[in-house]
Amino acid sequence: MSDLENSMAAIIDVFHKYSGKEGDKHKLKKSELKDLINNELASFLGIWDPALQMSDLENSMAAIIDVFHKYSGKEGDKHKLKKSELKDLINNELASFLGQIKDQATMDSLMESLDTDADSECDFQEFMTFIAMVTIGCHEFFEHHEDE
Ligand SMILES: [Ca+2]
Repeated sequence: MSDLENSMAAIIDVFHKYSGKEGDKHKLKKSELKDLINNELASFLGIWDPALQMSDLENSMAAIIDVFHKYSGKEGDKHKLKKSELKDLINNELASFLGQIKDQATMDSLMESLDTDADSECDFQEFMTFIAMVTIGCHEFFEHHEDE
């Protein structure tokens, strides 16, 4: 798995580490969410303690941001992924989760569905919607397999 895929899997793991503590194992109750935020998002949410290392969750989020910029910075607008950059990102960094995208029609329709502001590029917000969709898909896949 790529760094990006490991990061997405780490986010799923953190969710389950806390959701599995009490009650419904697939949902975070308020006390679980509070523990997750205080333990795993302290650096990002400003409960900053210089002695504190970034958590796995924070490292994963930072890794996703890094991957976006690694590809968006290649050509044209440095803050947006054009179609060829998005294609390279998927084929290099999401091949285990999504497989390789080879044909142009698939790429065209994917970009069309992600490009909510219709500027023919994928900005960070549009990219995160995509990452969330793929992560949710993987989560459902793994959960389904655990139940078997
Ligand atoms: Ca766009």
